[in-house]
Amino acid sequence: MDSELQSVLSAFKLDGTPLSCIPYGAGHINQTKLITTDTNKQYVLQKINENTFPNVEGLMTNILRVTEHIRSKSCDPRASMHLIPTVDNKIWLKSNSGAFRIYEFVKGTIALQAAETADDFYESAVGFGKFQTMLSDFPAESLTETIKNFHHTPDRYRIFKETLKKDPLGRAKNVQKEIDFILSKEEEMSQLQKCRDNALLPTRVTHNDTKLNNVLFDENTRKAVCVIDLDTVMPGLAAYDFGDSIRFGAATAAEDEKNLDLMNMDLGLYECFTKGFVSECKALTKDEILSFPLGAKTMTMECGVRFFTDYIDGDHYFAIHRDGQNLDRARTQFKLVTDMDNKWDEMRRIIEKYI
Ligand code: ADP
Ligand code: GN1
Ligand code: MG
Repeated sequence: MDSELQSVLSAFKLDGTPLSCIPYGAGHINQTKLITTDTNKQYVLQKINENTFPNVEGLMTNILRVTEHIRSKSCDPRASMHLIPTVDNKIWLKSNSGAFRIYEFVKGTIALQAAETADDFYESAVGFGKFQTMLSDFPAESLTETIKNFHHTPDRYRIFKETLKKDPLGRAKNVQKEIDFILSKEEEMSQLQKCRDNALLPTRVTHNDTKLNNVLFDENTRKAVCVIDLDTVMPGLAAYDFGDSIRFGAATAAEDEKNLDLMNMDLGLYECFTKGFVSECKALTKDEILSFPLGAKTMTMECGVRFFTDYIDGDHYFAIHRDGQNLDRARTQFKLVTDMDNKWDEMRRIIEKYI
């Protein structure tokens, strides 16, 4: 362990002396490490990406308030993450090497990069559904907007067009097919935001990054235990959380798969998620449930546009581990959107069963 890391860890009130610190998880934004101490306690250390999240104080205050609220609603101590305070009783540390926070490792849990069974995906829906229900009486508008216009799809299109105009690395000339696809979907992809602007759908506290690996499962029972990665908890639409879960969890291949023939949306998994999510979110209105297919398509397209924009821009936002990874990620999302177009009637028919 280097001395810089040791000094970061010594600033927090840990139980025992850290023995090991290993890179952990598969996130694209923050840097996560698993810490084990000589008293056999485990912690999760995260370096917060300050380019993505410039207002760390606002973000951490959101997380503290949301985790405390969930704690007040659930009798299961593992249902909510626990922040470890610093020796100065702060909830995060600003050091020379960056902004850091530490959570207790939620004992006896695992995160999945893909659902191994339909039951896993159903359980993730229960987890995210319960999360939204437990926060249904939380004053959404009092949360700091940690990333402005995070799911404002037309704004994502605006940034895409601006970046394309600059084309700093001259990458656009080789990806015209993708550019045409993005532009052909612009009008359709602005519909959800229009509903939000016109208050046709209710504003809720939403997670906004409902990837399957952002819910922890009990390692024995495989039940959802705790929703994590709370950096983007903000006011939003239920369709965002439904949609982003489908984008990632109902996909038949990894987000960066190169063989697009392998990438489709599994209707069985889509129905599984719908069942779990709707059964836990009792307050959903009929219009909200009906907005879910569009939520799935819009969140998938938006994420594809974001990956693609970052590829054109030179890969500054989403961490890459090989050249072209953001382009591959964008292509899988566009393939998923095409598959959703093909399965659109069926997607709507399934949703209607759960109203
Ligand atoms: P990112 O924003 O980079 O996705 P996450 O907060 O999702 O970061 O953390 C990355 C991974 O670390 C998760 O997918 C999960 O495996 C693990 N993890 C994070 N927090 C905890 C925790 N409190 N207990 C157990 N595992 C955790
Ligand atoms: C990022 O942090 P992580 O890896 O859970 C991103 C999401 C994207 C996702 C795509 C703050 O999530 O919006 O949907 O990658 N998070 C942020 O995998 O931009
Ligand atoms: Mg994550």
